Amino acid sequence: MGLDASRLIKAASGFPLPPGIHFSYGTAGFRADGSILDCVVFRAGIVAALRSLNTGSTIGLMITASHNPIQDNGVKIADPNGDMLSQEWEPFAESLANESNLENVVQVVEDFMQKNGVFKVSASSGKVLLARDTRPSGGRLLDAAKQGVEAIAGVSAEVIGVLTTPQLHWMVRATNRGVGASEHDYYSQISSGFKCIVDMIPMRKNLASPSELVIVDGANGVGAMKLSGLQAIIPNVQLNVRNCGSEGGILNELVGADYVQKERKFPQNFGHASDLTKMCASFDGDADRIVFFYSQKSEDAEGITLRLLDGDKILTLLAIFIQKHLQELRSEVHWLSSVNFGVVQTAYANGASTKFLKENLGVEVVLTPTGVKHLHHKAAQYDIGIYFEANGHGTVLFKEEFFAVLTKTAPSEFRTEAAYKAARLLLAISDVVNQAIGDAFSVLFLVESALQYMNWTIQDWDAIYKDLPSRQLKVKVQDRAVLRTTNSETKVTHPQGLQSAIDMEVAKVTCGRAFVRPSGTEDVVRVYAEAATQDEADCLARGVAIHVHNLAQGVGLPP
Ligand code: G16
Repeated sequence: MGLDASRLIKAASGFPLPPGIHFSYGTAGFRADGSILDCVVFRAGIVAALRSLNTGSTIGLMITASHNPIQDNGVKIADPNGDMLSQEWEPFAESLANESNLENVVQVVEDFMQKNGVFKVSASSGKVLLARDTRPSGGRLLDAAKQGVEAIAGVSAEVIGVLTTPQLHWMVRATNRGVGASEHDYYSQISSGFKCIVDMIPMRKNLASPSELVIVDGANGVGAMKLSGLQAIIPNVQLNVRNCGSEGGILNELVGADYVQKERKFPQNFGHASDLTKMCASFDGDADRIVFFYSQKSEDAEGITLRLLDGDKILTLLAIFIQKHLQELRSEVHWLSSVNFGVVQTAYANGASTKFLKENLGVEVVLTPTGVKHLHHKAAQYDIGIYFEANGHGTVLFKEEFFAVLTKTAPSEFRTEAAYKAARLLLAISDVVNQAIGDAFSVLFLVESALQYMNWTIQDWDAIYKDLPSRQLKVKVQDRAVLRTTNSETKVTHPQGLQSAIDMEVAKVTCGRAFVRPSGTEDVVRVYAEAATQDEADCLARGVAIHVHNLAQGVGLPP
């Protein structure tokens, strides 16, 4: 089977490339102002269609710019397992997105097809599931993506409509596994796993007690809208959702997980005295990230301060919860004694979390560059792997073989009741988590079930370890591509002299650590610093930001 070049050219001619712009395949696909993305999204549709033919599986395409402002948009592609598009395909996606000559578009596609044997290993027909979040440019761009998919003969486009990003990734995975893949199936799976965990709570005292309350910041996005699907069927948790987008709030503006985590500020409509100590959670714009927080009286007792529980705290809680049950299994069932368990973080992980995981839990910790595409693959190498970025993006993965053993072992084969229960609990956890990608809904209910199970409050959870003070800043530079890094982004190799300048700043503070990297979703360089005190962390971040500004052609004033 070959490429229908005239069909492709005809369709592509409706989506001209805007002149003078280079589109980069970033941390999670393409992102830019929504008004200039039609061509890129159309061509991403072509990539998704070819990937479907190449793998003989259903592929997903999501229109979203996640945590970015409302006027931005973007595209993420989900592979057959629901994880991000194979990194081997990124250079092809990028060169296709930037080809200005229509005849050459066909050439780029044909060259890639030949090189990768797209049609050798494929089925003769393919399918792409398409969805979008609530951004105003979403409908138009979804249509462009659909036309891109349909420009490739034999591939059909199924438009699902408005979803969270993790819902689409979950549906792609479920479709390819041949199990129920509807939105209702998604809600049912999370809710049945959650109920199962809660039912196993040891010596549950307050069966008739009012349900737990979680106040959710929906970031004025799709997460707030879709959460009602779960709210209706989950017992024991009462959700109060704010920033739903219906009261005039703007997507990601002064709300959402990225704002709360980076700015350490309450989202709009939070921080009231009546919320004091209550458990709160914040989603990002497409609900693939979540962070938790609560408010407490400031030390001077005059105001209210925010206590943030970020992705590192989530990871640590889940590691404690899972390890407890895994140890039960390992010690009681000899053929499970070698089951391995590890966690994956990035350089943004607070040093206190990594220390706790290694020294207190004895867990293997691996670092990767930023981007779930990197963390996911590392975590998948363990029988149970947990990965989280500090920004709240992460999940738990169960290796297929280990999962099969847990499912198939008869109750009588477990030597003790405790071991059998541990196996059931791990299976229930595997139902609540979204094994395709980080998912704010799954993590919300997994965290809630872990807290209920261990009879912990959010304050107990917060007290596991004390974060080292840290600060993140953004620096605008003329071209962020001039920054190059190595060692999982902990060292910068270009521009010359920047790393030694950072080392000099780090040496000025106690317990200092700092690194810089170009963002793959925004036009900025990110600066991270931590130190023994908040003043020192702030000072270190500022010092490093000034060096970035000086050596990497900063734009405007340094932060
Ligand atoms: C995406 C990626 C995350 C990454 C984040 C920020 O998240 O999926 O893995 O941490 O971008 O990336 P950067 O620092 O390169 O801008 P999201 O939620 O925006 O899709």
